[in-house]
Amino acid sequence: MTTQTIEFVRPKKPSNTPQRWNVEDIEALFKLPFADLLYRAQQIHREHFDPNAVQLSTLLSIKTGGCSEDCGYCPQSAFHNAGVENRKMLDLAEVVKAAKAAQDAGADRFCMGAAWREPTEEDMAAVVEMVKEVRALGMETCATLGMLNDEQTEQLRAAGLDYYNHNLDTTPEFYGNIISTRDYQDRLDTLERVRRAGLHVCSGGIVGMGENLTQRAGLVAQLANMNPYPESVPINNLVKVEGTPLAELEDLDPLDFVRTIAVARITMPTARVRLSAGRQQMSEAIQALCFLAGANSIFYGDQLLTTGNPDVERDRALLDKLGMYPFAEKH
Ligand code: SAM
Ligand code: DTB
Ligand code: SF4
Repeated sequence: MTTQTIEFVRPKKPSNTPQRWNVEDIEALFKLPFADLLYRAQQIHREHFDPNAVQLSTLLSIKTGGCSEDCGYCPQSAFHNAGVENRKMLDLAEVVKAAKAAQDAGADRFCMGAAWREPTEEDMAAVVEMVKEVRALGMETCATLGMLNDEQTEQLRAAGLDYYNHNLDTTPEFYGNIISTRDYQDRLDTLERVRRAGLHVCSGGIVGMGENLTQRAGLVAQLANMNPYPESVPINNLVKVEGTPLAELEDLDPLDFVRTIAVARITMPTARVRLSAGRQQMSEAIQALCFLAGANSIFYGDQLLTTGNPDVERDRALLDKLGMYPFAEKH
């Protein structure tokens, strides 16, 4: 029975100014027969992107561990004992070296992440230099530093930062189960400041944290209803790290992860939907389904922030096997 699909065919929008989605409509997308959902997502994907091109973004943790927030999933929180060694901020030279290596390996975006609730003035001065130097290499720059005020977003804009990553992580109704040290509204406020400063927004979330389907749909609704919605949408599968409160959760059914990618693609047609954390634990077949569902970006390089990611050779081999190629090499 495939007639359900018809209800969800929506008029093509020229840009990422979205229509409003309600949670029920998004939940209904999640419940479509798998093939109908993927077909719809693939159609939308092909309207807006080369379906075989994938964007490669390399992460670097510029400041690791000892974070004052209590995010239940995160090995870097000082509230948990995940065995992450606290390290002071990397030097400019170390960051530039890592960015050059990432560029040589074929990455086109370099994302600098820090385990901060928010950066201090001193932190900002160092990050601004990093952004300038990485940009000078000809790479797209991204940073994820926690909450920002207006002055800080302006500093990053002036330094030439292209994207700012700040995730909503989950739906407002489930958020309190995961984080207590800052509010959902704090996240929305930071994203609003980032947008107002003229930076591109990278915002997504994590699935597999014990949320139910309505709550998963609620996360997608929050993202898709931003006006405009984020240019980059990382969908992370929870990486369960021993010592964090979420370590013992049951695994999400991998097909439900694929569905989340498809629903993100349908509701945010022009966004780069990133198949993000959790790839190391995922089979190649599931990754291939994620690409079919409309994922067109990955984290590239053998390390995320503190946990592992498939190595470059393995990813290149997978892309070759699928007849896919890095976006930057073809466009
Ligand atoms: N401290 C900053 C913040 O929270 O905004 C920036 C770095 S923080 C590690 C960036 C994002 O990584 C989080 O918002 C979360 O979505 C993701 N993340 C952290 N730990 C994760 C895990 N174990 N599994 C999946 N995603 C995770
Ligand atoms: C995002 O959405 N995922 C990345 C990035 N943005 C900063 C981080 C994933 C972290 C996974 C756990 C770790 O390696 O510490
Ligand atoms: Fe800190 Fe970010 Fe980890 Fe939360 S997700 S504990 S803010 S590093």
